[in-house]
Amino acid sequence: MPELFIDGTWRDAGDGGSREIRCPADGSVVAAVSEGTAEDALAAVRAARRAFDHGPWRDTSALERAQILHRVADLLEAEKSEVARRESLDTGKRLVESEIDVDDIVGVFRHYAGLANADSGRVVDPGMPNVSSRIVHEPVGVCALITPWNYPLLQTSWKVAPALAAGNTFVLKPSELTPSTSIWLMNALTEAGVPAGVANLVLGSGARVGAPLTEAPEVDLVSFTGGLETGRKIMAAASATVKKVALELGGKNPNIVFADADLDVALDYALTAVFLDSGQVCSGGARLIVEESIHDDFVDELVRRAEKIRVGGPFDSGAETGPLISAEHREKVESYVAAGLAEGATLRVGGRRPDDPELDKGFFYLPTILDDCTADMSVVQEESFGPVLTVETFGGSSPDEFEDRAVEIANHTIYGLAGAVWTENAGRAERVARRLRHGTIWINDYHPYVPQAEWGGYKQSGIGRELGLAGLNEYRETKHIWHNTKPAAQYWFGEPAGEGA
Ligand code: TXE
Repeated sequence: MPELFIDGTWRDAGDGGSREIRCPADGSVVAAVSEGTAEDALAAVRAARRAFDHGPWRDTSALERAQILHRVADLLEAEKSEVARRESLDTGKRLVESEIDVDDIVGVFRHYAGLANADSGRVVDPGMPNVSSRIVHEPVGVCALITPWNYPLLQTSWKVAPALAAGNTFVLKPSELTPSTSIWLMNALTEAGVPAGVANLVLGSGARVGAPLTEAPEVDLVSFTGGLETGRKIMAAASATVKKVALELGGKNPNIVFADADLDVALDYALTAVFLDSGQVCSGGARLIVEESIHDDFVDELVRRAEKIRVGGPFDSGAETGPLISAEHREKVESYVAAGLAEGATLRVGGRRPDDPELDKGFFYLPTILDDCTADMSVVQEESFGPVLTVETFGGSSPDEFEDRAVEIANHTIYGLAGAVWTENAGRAERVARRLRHGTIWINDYHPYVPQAEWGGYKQSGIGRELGLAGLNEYRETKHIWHNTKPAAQYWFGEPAGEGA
């Protein structure tokens, strides 16, 4: 099956090799794809460049682009079960979660359909007669969109929908582990009316086809979601031609619980915060920071409940969470747990693979809680991206000191993507939320997001914003047009030559 979508047609890839896509829940082969070469990636860039420079797309009306995005949403609704099934086979995540993801993706396309014409510019007072002055938005140009494996089509929609809404063309490179829904998307975009060359797809590894996209001079913008190390490389590569760069690089997100919180609810959400999708969520609440006076009871109950969480494959209706994405990723998670134990953490539950022989072929890892952690441990500071909760405590001799200490611990990280605070004291909730150096803060909640609100990280969690109007603005240049409607010579530099001179 051809896997390069360039200039509106499916083509066979060059000799980039082939890859079997395996379901992480049982190792079964769910697809086989041939991958592209650097030359394929550059051919896709050239197609996107031509479509941007010479095609009609950038000049289509906002209304037309909005209609197309709505049609993509319609197709997603019509084919929801097939899209969710593909996503679950590639990622191993529970089907019900993939279905929720598809609903979210529909919402993202509709959101950007609504925003296609938002803030379409403004008139500025030039401060003089006979001049008009205005601000207009224009598409950035050719975008390289590089996406990860944890929410393959959702992360893709956060980039593709605003890129199209703003009138850009793009080359999409999904994670090599989860390409299936990107293939679906290219057909859906074509069916919805996206012209040839506007949307292009290359499959393959980051080094082989991702890196050339970030270096190509014809690319104007790179939007990437993935790991911190890769983000650093992409930023460096993009600097040679000063591309616009948008990065979402994950987090190490604090979940702070004060003793005055509704503890039953806080406890329930503390589990969801970290164990949803086996912890493979950029905003997952992997750091529990709990007030010392409630620590013992709170953690005992967490452990009791975590021990009962059922892991299983995507179509096992009794499963509460799924496998990790790959054998390598599970080894990485295991090495973080080992490092935590070596640094003095106490293993309270999990810390191993499940015994069930039925799960042997999958990359499962049991929900794990490490107690007695301190902010400097590598398992606390670095993103294990697995079902691993670390527990830290805070205390103090006055209410102010409690807050100071909780905030200090929660901000002790190079990341700054998200976090939560649990307390029934409204003033404290507001104070702490404002002091946390993270891009999204939930008060007495964890995980929800809406496409209308911005998403993005402080510090090394990234650059730029996704979703909301700011997400659209990442994909637009802003131009000032000054129109002198009655120019007159000023003769600053000498008089004009007189007649006959
Ligand atoms: O991500 P990579 P990996 C974090 C998480 C995880 C770690 C590594 O901690 O354990 O990252 O995961 C492409 N030029 N997140 O190795 O490598 C790659 O092909 C251009 C957080 O899977 O960052 C894929 O398409 N592209 C996260 C994408 O980058 C390159 C989600 C992501 O892969 C490239 C996933 C290069 N040089 C992992 N190298 C989040 N923020 O949600 C790789 N790629």
